[in-house]
Amino acid sequence: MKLWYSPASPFARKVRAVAIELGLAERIELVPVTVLPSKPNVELARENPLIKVPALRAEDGAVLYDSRVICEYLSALAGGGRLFPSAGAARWQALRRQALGDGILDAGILRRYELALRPEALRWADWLAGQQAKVDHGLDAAEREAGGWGDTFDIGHITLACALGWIDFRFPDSGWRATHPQLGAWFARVAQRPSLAQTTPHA
Ligand SMILES: N[C@@H](CCC(=O)N[C@@H](CS)C(=O)NCC(=O)O)C(=O)O
Repeated sequence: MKLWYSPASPFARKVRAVAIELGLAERIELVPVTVLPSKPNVELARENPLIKVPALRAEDGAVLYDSRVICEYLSALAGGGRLFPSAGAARWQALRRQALGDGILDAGILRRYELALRPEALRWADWLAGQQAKVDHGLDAAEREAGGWGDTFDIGHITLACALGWIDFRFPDSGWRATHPQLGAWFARVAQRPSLAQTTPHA
């Protein structure tokens, strides 16, 4: 299999962490690509029409995107049931947590693009604040439940860990730990797992 990724991408990190957790990492060739919404990558566009990472060439040759689809594919390839609980409340909670982590990232990344790519004179303060509100409310929701997670580690936890790692990487002064102590303690613990330790984001 072949994974188009960027070492800074939290969504690609999700996929890499899932592959490590499931013992599939050795079967995946990593292909680094540069992605910028202001400069579409022509080679990547041939694989993923949305021109985003991650994209995975699966074992049957088909290219899969986005991270949710790829993670579930890898889970099925490994026999299923571990990172994606197969049924019942555990499944819906895991998927909801994945949506929470993805949503924090979607808003955070839109904010990052606005700050890093859009010319300063064209930035829209209310829009930036609106995205930040989604990040903040998302972190507050995770904080309320983090104390009850114990040692469970499913796709939702992986996604939230990737979101927190990305906030640390792109917004190192955000101070989220001070206002979210349970989440901070949980993240300090899970960040030691090889799947997360080996995929720390870098530019
Ligand atoms: N929902 C997608 C989001 C992927 C995504 O936003 N990837 C970013 C990098 S973190 C990207 O490729 N951005 C390039 C662009 O928006 O043009 C997923 O889960 O894979």
